Amino acid sequence: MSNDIEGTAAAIRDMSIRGAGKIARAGSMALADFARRYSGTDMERFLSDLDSAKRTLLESRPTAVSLWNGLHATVRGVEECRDTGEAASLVIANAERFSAQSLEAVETIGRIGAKRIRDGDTVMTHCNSSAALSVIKTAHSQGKDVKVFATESRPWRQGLLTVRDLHQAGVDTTLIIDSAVRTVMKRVDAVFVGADTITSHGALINKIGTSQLALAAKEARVQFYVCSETYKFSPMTIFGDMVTIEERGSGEMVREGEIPEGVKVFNPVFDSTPTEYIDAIITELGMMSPGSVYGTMVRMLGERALRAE
Ligand code: RI2
Repeated sequence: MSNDIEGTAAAIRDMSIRGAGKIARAGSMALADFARRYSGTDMERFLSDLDSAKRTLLESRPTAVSLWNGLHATVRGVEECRDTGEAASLVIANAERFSAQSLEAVETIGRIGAKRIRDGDTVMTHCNSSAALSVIKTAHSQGKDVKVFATESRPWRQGLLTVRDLHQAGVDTTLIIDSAVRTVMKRVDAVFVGADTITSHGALINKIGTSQLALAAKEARVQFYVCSETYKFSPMTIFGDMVTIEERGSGEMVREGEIPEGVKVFNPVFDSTPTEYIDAIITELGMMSPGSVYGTMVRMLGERALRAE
């Protein structure tokens, strides 16, 4: 296995590369690098090496379907190629297209979502989502006065990345601890969060705590928007598969010796927000209700592909 595949998988696993969109683009580019360096001419061998590279990357983190979708988009059509040269070129072209479209989608989501922010609004965001931040920064760049409450997002504290980014863009930003969400929600006009996975029935899988924001928003009658590229829609959930919620090590929550031996630590890093708490999903194809996710996926995949499953 090439060092780049192992290296990228390790960087995704230890979260030096993180964020659902970013891990998908990094995985896709790692496959492109693998193809670029491939010197063999045996097609069967190429396909099996490519498949194990894909599996190594997929095993790095289990929850965000963006990684699965990105890797599958990268290897699409490769089995029909006549030789390894043609196959490698296809993988590289697929990866470049996926990456470009992924970045473009984040920008489009920013433009669409910004229309939901009025001049003078206060919004809340959770964790560190490039799609959600694209919405907020676009509204700000259009000259709207927007204030942001950003959650710390324990235990990894991705909220610190968010406040740095927003501050640098000139946005009025306030950091809050996760348990302040319900108190602060009274001052908020809309919530914008990202997505790791959206199921076929429209439920959102995102950073742990997202469902608490949704619950508090519903109670306070605050709009709750999910900012999600469509490659975060999970085809597997159409066939009944459950989304695996990643659990990470106790070391992210407590340092050695901080709690008595024998006390267990539970560190799930994502949660599920039911559809009834979501006002709209903002995608690069436009705003949609959670109930439209299945139809959108069927159109994107094609009915034939679904029947073949
Ligand atoms: P973008 C992150 O996961 C957060 O859950 C965030 O909401 C989501 O990815 C989407 O991020 P983690 O990698 O793709 O920090 O919008 O666990 O950047």
